[in-house]
Amino acid sequence: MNRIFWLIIFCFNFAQAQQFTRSELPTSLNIPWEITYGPDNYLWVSEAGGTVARIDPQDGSKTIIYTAPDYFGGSLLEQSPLCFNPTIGAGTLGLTLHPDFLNPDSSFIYFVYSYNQGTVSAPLTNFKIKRLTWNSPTNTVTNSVDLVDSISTGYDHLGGRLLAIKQNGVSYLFLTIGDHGTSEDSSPTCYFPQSTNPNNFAQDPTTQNGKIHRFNMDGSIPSDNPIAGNSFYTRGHRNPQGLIYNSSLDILYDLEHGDRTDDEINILFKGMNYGWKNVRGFHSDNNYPGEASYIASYVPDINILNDSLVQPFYSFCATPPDGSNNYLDWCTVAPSDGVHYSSTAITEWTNSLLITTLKNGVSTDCEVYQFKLDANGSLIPSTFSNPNPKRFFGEDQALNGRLRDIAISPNGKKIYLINNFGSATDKITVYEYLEIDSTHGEQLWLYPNPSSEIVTIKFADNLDVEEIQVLNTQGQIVYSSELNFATINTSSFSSGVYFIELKTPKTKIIRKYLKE
Ligand SMILES: [Ca+2]
Ligand SMILES: [Ca+2]
Ligand SMILES: [Ca+2]
Repeated sequence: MNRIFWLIIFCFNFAQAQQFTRSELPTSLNIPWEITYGPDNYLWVSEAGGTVARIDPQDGSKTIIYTAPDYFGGSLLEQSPLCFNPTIGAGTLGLTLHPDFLNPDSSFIYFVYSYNQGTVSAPLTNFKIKRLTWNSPTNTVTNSVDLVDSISTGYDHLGGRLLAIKQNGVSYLFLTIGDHGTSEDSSPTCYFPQSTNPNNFAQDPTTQNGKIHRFNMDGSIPSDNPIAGNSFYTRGHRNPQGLIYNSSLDILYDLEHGDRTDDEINILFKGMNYGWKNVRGFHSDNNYPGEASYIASYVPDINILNDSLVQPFYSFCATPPDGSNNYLDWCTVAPSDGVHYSSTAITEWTNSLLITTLKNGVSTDCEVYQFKLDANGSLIPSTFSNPNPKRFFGEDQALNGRLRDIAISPNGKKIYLINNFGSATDKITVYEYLEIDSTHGEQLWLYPNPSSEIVTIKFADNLDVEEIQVLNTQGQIVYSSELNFATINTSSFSSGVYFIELKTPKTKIIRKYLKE
C-alpha cells in the first residue's frame, strides 16, 4: 500500500474521532446475540444458554431475568461425519419486545433458542420462540409460553433474527431462517451428495429454511399470509441474520450473507422471491452460473399471489477477487443486524439504516455502515466527496470485536454495540455523539492549541458554565472542574487528541485540543 493511501485513511479516522467518544459498559456478557433498547429505558440482550438479560444503560448493571430450563446446546450424536465443523446449529438467537410493551396487557418478551425435540439417546435439536410475560412493577417474569416450536436447524446459515413490528395498527412477529446449507465449495462439505444440502430447498415454500416467516403475536399464522396455514412470508434467502423496520415509511428490510459476493439488503414484500440459490445479488450482472437464464425464464408459483423475483435494495459487492479461495479476501462484510435511525440528534444520520458487520477481512472491517435514505426511502446517490454508505468505528475493531447488533438511545446520541468474539471479552461498547454547537462557535477559544503544559480556556461572559471537562478519545474524563477556572495544566497528560467540554444548562460546547 502506498503512502498516500495511508494518509487518506489517517485523515478519515481522525475526522471520525472528532464526532464520537468511545467507552465500554462494565457489563460482562456471554455470547450476546441481540441488543435492543426497550421503551422501559433498559437494554434487553439475549445470551448463550437460553438467557435473557436486562441491563441498565447508565451504569451497565445487569439482571438475568430468565434462563430457559429446556435449553439444549446440541449433541455429538447429531454431528455430520462428512465435514470439518460438524456441530449442529444450536444457541440463543433473536429477541424482541412487543410493540406495546409498556401496556400491561402486552408486556411480552419473545426470544429464540435451541431445545431437544427428540430424546436423550436420539436427540433432535430444533429452535423455538418463547414468549415471556414481564411484570414491570416487580421486574420479574411471571409466565412463559412456547409460542412456535419445531423450528428446523442445520450445520450453518441459521438466520434466527426475530422482530416484532406494528403495521397499520396490527402487530406481527417476523423470524428469519437461513438456508441451513454449508457452502458447496467448502472442503469437506457436510453434505454428500450435494443434492442433500438443505440449501437446495430455499425456494420451496413447504420447507422452513431459506425463508422469512410471519406470525401473529400469539404464534398463530396470519390469515393473509401468502399461503394459507403457512408461516412463510418471503423465500429465496441464504443467511438472513438481520431485520430492520423503517416505521416512518412502513418498510421492512432483511440483511443477509451472500456466498463470496452479494451480501444483501432486501426490502421484503409479502410472497416475493429473493432469488437464492438461483440468483445472487443484482439481476443485471449475471455473476452467478445460470442466473441470467433463470431470471429470463422465471415461472411464478401459481399458489403465491403475484409471485415474482425481487432484486436487492443494495448489494455490498458483486465481484469476488480473482482466484482467491480465502474467505478474508472476499468483499462480503457479514451484516448481522441494524436499525433505522430516525432521530434528528445526528443530522447526518437522520433517516439512515445503520448496519453492523462481523467480518475483519482485507477490504472489510467490523464496523457500522450508514446508508442515508431520501424521503421516499431510496438511497441517496453516492459521490466521491459524499459517499453512501459511510463507514464508522472500524478503526476500533480490535477493541470492539465482531459487531453483532446495535441499539440507539431514545435521544439518538448514544450507540450501543454488542460483540461476540473478536476482542478479549464480549461486551457493550458505547459511542456518544459529541454535539458541537456551532451557534456558540465564536464564544469559546483555547490557547495555545496545541500546547505542552498550559491551555487557557476563554469563553463568552454570557455563557453560564457549570462544568469544564477534558475527555480523551476513549471518552474517559481526565480532568473535571466545577469552577469557572479557565486555565488547565496539561503537563501530566500524555500526548494526543483531547476534547475540552464546557457544560451549560442548555448545551455542551466542545473543542478539540492537541496535547504536544
Ligand atoms: Ca437488533
Ligand atoms: Ca447477480
Ligand atoms: Ca480489515
